[in-house]
Amino acid sequence: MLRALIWDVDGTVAETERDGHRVAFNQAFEALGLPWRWDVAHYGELLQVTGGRERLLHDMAARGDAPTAAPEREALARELHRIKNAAYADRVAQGGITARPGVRRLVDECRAAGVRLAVATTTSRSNVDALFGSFWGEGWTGIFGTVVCAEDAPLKKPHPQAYRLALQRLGLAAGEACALEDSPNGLRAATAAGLACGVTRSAYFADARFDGAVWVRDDLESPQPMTLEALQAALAGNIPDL
Ligand code: XBP
Ligand code: MG
Repeated sequence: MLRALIWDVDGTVAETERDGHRVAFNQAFEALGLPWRWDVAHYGELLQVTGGRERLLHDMAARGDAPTAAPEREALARELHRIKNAAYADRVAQGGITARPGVRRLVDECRAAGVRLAVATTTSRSNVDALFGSFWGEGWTGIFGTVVCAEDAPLKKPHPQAYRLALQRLGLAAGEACALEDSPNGLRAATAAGLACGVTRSAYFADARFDGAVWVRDDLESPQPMTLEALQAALAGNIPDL
């Protein structure tokens, strides 16, 4: 029996990475007078590293023009990340990012059927506030009653901490919930927490392997709508034509 649906955010609820976070990181580099810019292809490689601050530190480690001392590097990453998140929130507020196909419909179906909605993400809380506030309004926390972000679960995906904490806060066993993800790291995190996980591939992970997913598709609408009924059938092992 499905009691809750646990959503990843970046890539799953919306295509936030290429035109959201990436652009905002570049705005942060510019704001601090740094010549660094992350193009679309390089950012795709950097997405192997989850967490924006961790991504910055990883990139700095490969640069000759980054601070050499660790404390300086960490301070710079923290400042860049703060500026990036503010720029991201501005982009979202301007309406620059839309929900992926079927997301709003499936959320509405869950609400109507009494299936609880939760979030398990590696992203900072401010980014979820900005995005979900723009999609569902200021009262979005009344819709997604359980929200686990980077601040709650510092061990980032593929570590299962965010999903384990979401289940704990929901008061549910893994078998009573299902996760929705877009990336191999996210899938690994969900399955390591014992959850069944469906995958809607996002742009950066269109060709990735998703071994262990309950189902894998391009989005929640095609080839036909992933309804709550279809989701439950898939969880029961009945996956006729997804
Ligand atoms: C999301 C991330 C995040 C975002 C940026 O992964 O890895 O780092 O890219 O957000 P997932 P922050 O979708 O698997 O949760 O800069 O706040 O980290
Ligand atoms: Mg994701």
